[in-house]
Amino acid sequence: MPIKSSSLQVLYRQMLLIRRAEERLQKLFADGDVPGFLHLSIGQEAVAVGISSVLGVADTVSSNHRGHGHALAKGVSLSGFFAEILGRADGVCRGRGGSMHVADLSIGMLGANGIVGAGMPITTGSALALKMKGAGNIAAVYFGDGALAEGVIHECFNLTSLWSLPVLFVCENNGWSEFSPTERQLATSLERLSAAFGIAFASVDGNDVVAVADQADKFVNQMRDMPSPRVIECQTTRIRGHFEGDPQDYRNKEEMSMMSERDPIARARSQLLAEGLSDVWFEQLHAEVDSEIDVALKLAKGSPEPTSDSLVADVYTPRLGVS
Ligand SMILES: Cc1ncc(C[n+]2csc(CCOP(=O)(O)OP(=O)(O)O)c2C)c(N)n1
Ligand SMILES: [Mg+2]
Repeated sequence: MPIKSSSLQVLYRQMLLIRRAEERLQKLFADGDVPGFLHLSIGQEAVAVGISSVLGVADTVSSNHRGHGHALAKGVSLSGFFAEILGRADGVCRGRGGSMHVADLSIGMLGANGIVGAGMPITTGSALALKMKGAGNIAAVYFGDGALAEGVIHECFNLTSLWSLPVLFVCENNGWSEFSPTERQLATSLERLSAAFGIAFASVDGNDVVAVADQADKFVNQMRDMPSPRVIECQTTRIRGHFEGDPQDYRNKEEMSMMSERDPIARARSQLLAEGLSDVWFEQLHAEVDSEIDVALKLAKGSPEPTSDSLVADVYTPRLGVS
């Protein structure tokens, strides 16, 4: 069913929240307040928001190193998210994971992941569990074009197809794997790779949140009725560098200017303006989102650093019967 204007307002708000949250992180990182690396998903928000718009709490997602948007769109608490990235005790992983390991199993966010392609086998296992439970839930995995050159995609395509597992493979093709263009790494296309394993495939404009949500809705409904894998390739844009601090010498000016034209948030805004929303509506929404972020960041910054006596807590699962 096509997305209605009221739904687009909700999708716009979620994209804006992710954008503004990452812009705050960008500044915190520049000020030296974020331990570790930071890979921002600015420019790619429509993928996370469009996909999550058709998922419920009992559906699972796995993510990659550029996973902030995936986590927030799935419903990770904003203060727990910030606290995690700042390495604080109230983070969703008690500050032990940081940006590349944000996870919250209680809402089906199985985790960001620093190892390229590693979300795919996690999702394959999750989909097997969900299929055995038989409640019609599905598992989605986000990965970049860089993962297309990894062996693990062949294994996961094979097993999910062979066992008819409900995995939604979501490729965020932003044209870059670190500093290398996609065409220098992949001898085929994701469409042909999917076809080789008998998996249904669709390509969408990943910067059009409505197009992503519509395609996800179509595939996920099919998968709930009859478990089997699907692939969505979302053509999108990495507006920032590979990581914060990347000088991006390898990109040219034309590409950079084309990216701002394709900005998913600006596009959704134009659609909403054309449908009659006023500038005042946007101003109010922006203020509301910013104050939500202020509150969450204040909580996160007020959270203590984990203490040294908790250093090995959560490293091993306690053995039954052993105290
Ligand atoms: C198995 C593995 N190989 C290499 C790396 C180093 N690495 C980190 S991110 C990255 C590029 C990933 O590109 P892509 O999957 O397209 O995601 P994007 O950064 O474009 O969002 C690479 C090669 C890694 N983390 N894991
Ligand atoms: Mg990429």
